[in-house]
Amino acid sequence: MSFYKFPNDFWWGSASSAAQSEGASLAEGKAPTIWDHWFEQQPWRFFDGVGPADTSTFYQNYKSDIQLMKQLGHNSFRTSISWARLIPDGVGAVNPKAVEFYTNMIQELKNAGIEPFICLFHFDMPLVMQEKGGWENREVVDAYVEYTKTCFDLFGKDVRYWFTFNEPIVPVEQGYLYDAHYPNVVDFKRAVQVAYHTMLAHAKAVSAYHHSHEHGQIGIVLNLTPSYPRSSHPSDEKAARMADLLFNRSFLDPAVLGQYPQELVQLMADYNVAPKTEPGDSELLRLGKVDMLGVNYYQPRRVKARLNAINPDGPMLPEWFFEPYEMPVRKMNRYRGWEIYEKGVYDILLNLKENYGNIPCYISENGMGVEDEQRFIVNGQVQDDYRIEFIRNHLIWVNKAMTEGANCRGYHLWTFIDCWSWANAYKNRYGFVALDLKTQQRTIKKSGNWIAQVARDNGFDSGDN
Ligand code: BGP
Repeated sequence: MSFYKFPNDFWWGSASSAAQSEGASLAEGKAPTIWDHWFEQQPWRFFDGVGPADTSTFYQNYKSDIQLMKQLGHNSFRTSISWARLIPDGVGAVNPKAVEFYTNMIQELKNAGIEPFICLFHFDMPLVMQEKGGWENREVVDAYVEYTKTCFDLFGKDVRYWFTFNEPIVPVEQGYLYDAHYPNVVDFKRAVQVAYHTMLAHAKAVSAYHHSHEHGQIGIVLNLTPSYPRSSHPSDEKAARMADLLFNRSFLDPAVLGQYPQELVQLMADYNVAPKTEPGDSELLRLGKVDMLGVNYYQPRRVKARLNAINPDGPMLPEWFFEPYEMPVRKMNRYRGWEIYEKGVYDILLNLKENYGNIPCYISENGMGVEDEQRFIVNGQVQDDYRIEFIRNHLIWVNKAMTEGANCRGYHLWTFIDCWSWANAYKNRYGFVALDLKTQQRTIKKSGNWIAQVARDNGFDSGDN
């Protein structure tokens, strides 16, 4: 039996976000985000009509939740700060209650020996900022940078790992291309502008941090989705390259290399969707290179060359350049509709090693959302052997990449406790800890006991389950 050994200082933990876990959504001085607003407008868009006010009460229960994290063997935990809670008007005065909450929460983590990883924006645009045009408006970029500076000033002495954004492509694709998040726009050119301004905001925040708090590190969390062609036919391979360019390199290159891929710049120009820029932007991007990278990995993207002509009168979409491909006999998480392909995490890590200077990185999210987990309860505990298998199989590939030189420093599961998942609300459960929605009672699942052991041993053996 072999033992999959991880370094002694490997980061074991989980990730969450303010909007998905804090609760107290419109209380304690917090202003509405686009999620509060969208829920008010279109509650039917949310699974079972559960909105952002009903998330898992971390705001009230953070102390006992952090004790639970300790029981899970966490030495690190990522969550985010809510801009709308900290600075309710978007710019200007801070909310003292928010300062108190985040200060205490961060301190509580540190007291428990858990390194806080703090993300500054996780899909939760303050409504006042969206009313100004959101990321389409450069004023919002500057407001965001001021907000991040406030965070560095307030919490910088206790936080060593910062992240400017979580999955910045998600608000672009879901909000401006596929009508799945507010503001439900379908417009490629506007999507490009949003993407570009997000990366400018990122770069400016990185520079601001480097100027003020040299002792820590700042990065970004990207959902990297490796693109696999249906076949090695050149047209399928081209389709995969285009998907990679649009969905991965559009954020990965500026974040790590400080510039956009020339091929992407050309493509945007050819289709007349290039963003509005200002002199000096390239230099800003160059200065915005990250110290480290968080990698969220859930599923691969399989594509093939387009078989059907595009409708030139329809809206431009990324799918103009490829078609999704359903590989026969793929392994699926059917609750979420996502393919499970563990080797993808290895391919990402080796790509970072070979093409991105082997930047320090960690798996900042990976996980498996499962519906109706109550059916797996035996003696009061969810027996989520499928989740253990999912994590193990991914960790085996992470381990292999590391033995081949990949610079991976940790693994965080999405998520600590079952949480509110945007429009899917509580449909799929992801946590190491089960949440009873009615009583708010927390119970560690079997996977929680398992990860605690793995974290203690810094690994597991091949027969372990
Ligand atoms: C990631 C997000 C998380 C989380 C997770 C699970 O994209 O960073 O916020 O929600 O996905 O996905 P979902 O909630 O869509 O099931």
